[in-house]
Amino acid sequence: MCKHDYPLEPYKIKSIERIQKLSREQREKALIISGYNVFSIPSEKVFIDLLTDSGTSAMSDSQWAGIMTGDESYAGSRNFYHFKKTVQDIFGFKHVIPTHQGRAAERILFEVTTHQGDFVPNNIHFDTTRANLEVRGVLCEDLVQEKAYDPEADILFKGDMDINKLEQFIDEKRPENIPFVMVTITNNSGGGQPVSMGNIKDVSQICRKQKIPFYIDACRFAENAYFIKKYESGYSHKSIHEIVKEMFSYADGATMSAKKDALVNIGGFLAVNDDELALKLKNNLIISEGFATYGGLAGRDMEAISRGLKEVIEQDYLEHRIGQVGYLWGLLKKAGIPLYAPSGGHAVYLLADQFLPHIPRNEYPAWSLTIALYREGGIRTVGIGGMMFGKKDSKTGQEIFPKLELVRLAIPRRVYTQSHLNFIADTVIQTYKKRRDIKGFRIVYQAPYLRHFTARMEEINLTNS
Ligand code: P61
Repeated sequence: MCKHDYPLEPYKIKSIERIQKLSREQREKALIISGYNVFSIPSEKVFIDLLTDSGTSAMSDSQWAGIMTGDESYAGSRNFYHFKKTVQDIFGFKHVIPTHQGRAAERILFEVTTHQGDFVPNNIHFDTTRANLEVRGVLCEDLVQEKAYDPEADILFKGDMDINKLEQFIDEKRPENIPFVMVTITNNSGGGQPVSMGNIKDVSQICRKQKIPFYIDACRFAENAYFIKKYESGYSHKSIHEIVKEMFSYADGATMSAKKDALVNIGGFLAVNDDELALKLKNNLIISEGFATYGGLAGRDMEAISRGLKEVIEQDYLEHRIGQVGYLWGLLKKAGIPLYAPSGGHAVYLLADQFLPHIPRNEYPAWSLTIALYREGGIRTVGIGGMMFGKKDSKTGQEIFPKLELVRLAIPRRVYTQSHLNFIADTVIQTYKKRRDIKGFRIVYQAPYLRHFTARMEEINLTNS
């Protein structure tokens, strides 16, 4: 690391995609047309796209070659068998059910295992997990350790669940009303922070004692394993593969969005050990996603996932990947930008409420900051805060906001270079210098679930407030 800012790319670039920065006026026009919602801006009008690390990875030559070996038979595609074997080898689960993406895996699992009035704890439920449970009348509880809500607490494994809180919760709600416990690795809604092996083991022990199934939301499993290898005692000599195997040996199953740590543009899966449950899940899958040997995927997609899963657990890939995120985090920290600490797995998270202390929570500071970053440099990010998780209190009608108001700069895998990262840092720093001119927003339209995707917003000027 002495001569370089972060570990070198263990790959070279064979194919490129043209990007260009629009003029300030063009960006302003795009914002107006979008209803001030970055999800509604065409990607060609975005210069650097940090909206998500989901489905945005650059695939390898081996993955592209795999695409050409796609067996598109309706039943029993050879790519399914490769996919199944790969998932079994890496994660250790018996049954593997392909789905078109992570939320389909969630929906199928939740439809089969939950009932109205059940309770499901997680470290922090990601928004699709929460939405897929709440739509069924399930009550979601976030039981991450309290320190996760202190953005400046620079501690390791901030994604860990609070074990005392979990025990109390099970005691209070009773095990029979808790269809399963879930842990999200890494904790996407809490700074992309990893969960330690010790914590996974503790959660598992409690669940086994209480006979409650334990599932892992595995989207960023390899990044989580890298942190365990680097920072948890007893793991430095183990391979990422061994660590992954151990992590999942404590769970009864996993939901996975392959769009993250399988390095592909589409796909997901559900994996479980229980034979009876697997049968029910497959029956549900067939109603909406497709036959059990393809889910919602083409044979070629399953091939790309199998190859991606093997690439993502390579040590040098992960060193570079986590190093890139840490590099951007370090540039911003040095410039005094308020950041969620420490640097996490897949993204840098800005503390929007500290960045824009003059904007009250009911004017959505994270939203304002996403608009300001697009205005300044054509950079697209996502707010993970009040617009994503805010809720009306059924008694008072007042909006209740989540504890964290973050803007996530998600880094797509194998996509951007060091000069892109430098440009991103410069844009954030410039925006910070102009922060006092940034205004709040009010909602003009919102959908009942996952409202941030389609909301239309209005900027609050003194003249229209
Ligand atoms: C993301 F703005 N994440 O982080 P699917 N669990 C977890 C995820 O991170 C996740 C899913 C399940 C996305 C995409 C995204 O409001 C948003 O394959 C920990 O996307 O269905 C997805 O996996 C679901 C971005 C999702 C959003 C919802 O960017």
